[in-house]
Amino acid sequence: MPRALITGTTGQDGRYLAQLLVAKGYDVFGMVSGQANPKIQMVQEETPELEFIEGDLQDLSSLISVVELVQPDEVYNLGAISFVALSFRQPELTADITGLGVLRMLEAIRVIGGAQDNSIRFYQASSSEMFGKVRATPQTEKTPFHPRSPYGVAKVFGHYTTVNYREAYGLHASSGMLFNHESPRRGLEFVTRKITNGIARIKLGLQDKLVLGNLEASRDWGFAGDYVEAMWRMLQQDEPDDYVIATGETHTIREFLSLAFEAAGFDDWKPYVGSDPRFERPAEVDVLIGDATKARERLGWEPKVDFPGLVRMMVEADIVAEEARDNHWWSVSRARARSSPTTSACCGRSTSTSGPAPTWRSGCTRVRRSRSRRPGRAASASTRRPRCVARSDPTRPSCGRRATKPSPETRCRACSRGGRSSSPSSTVCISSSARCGTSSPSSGTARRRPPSSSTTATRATR
Ligand code: G4F
Repeated sequence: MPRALITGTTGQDGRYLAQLLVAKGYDVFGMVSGQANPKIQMVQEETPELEFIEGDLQDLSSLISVVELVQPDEVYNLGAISFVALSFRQPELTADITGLGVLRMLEAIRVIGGAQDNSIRFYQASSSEMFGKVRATPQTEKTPFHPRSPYGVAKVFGHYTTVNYREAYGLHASSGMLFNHESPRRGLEFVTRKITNGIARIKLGLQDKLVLGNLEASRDWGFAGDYVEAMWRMLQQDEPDDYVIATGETHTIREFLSLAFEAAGFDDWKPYVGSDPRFERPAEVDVLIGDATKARERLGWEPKVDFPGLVRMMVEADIVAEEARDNHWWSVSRARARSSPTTSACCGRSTSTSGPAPTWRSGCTRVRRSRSRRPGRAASASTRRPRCVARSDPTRPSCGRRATKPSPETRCRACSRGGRSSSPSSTVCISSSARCGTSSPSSGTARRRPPSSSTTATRATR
């Protein structure tokens, strides 16, 4: 059975690649650094065959131990500080992990596998960010680099180090210059996932707005699941080489927004999108578009998921995930209410957090806890859904009502606020803070919430 070692296993690409290699019959080892990585459990449940091993791209001796222990046939170096915006704030760390980390891993391979006839094959995750301020369009393997961020500079270092170990030591070391590749597993800090997750939350009434930076940037976006297949194919070639992996199409953030909101049932995205210069970068990469002819001809690789398909996939996955999280939140709240003798008083209705008067189920006189949101903090289910606090105040008499989760049918279709069914066929808004007064059929489609500047949610770090 071939053995593969992956760095960056808990990231988007690492997760897809681990599943691909397990399906191909590999023994797969995922290198993880630090203590108690919170994603390990989730990744382990996703791919039970995956074995984790501790090591750190900042620590050469740990890499030597890992390579010695695993004795891999193939090493996929996906570990990096991969968020371009973060690389401007932590340039030295980025250079160390994203750049020098490549050198350390290649050294570990050279030391363990030998400086000659080394049988360990190496894949380096290079990036289209290396092209930066592009010198030619579309970008190919021959396009000169002009990186625009500490991340891009570090990737150029890693790329040329890979080429150097190939030429100097004859290592089977290949480099994939991957253009942006996304999926439902993409981190929330990247623009595509920030958009699709934000849309899901807006649709569910958990967030009012999406705040972004430069909407004019244009990217060649593909599906990460397709791109890990290209990585594997590179290491199956007789000769190592460098390959551009891309779809050959470019789209602006505006186009992504338009398609994504449409996929969620919204007619117009503009009312829901704000801008904040905090999300702009000191130096931007304006337009990227790759030419993957070489990969198509030599690796027989081509992308399977197109741009609209990718956007739809991400939006749909986020809506399902956010709904599940919301339902889970309600189940936990109800379970807690049931298990505590002082908690059965809450009527548990969804209400508005803004406006003077809380909205409770008719007959419930409990006082709600006011949870004002701090500016710049993300809206969360807990801040959006203040609940009766009789549970936390034993001096208040219980109204004896059980907490109930409002089903979508009991929410106002016009404004998304908590509503009360007055008839089986209609839902009437009873939000007293911003009563829309609308009676609407409960069979409608997307719930809409008008944007409110006072409750604009931003995720400051994305
Ligand atoms: O999604 P992004 O953060 O990805 P970026 O910078 O293109 O980098 C990604 O792709 C590279 C491949 O080319 C990888 F090497 C890298 O590791 C990473 O996976 O930003 C895309 C564009 C940028 O132009 C950015 O300025 O979206 C723009 N943008 C506008 N508003 C935003 C936002 N990006 C983020 N993350 N958040 C915003 O609010």
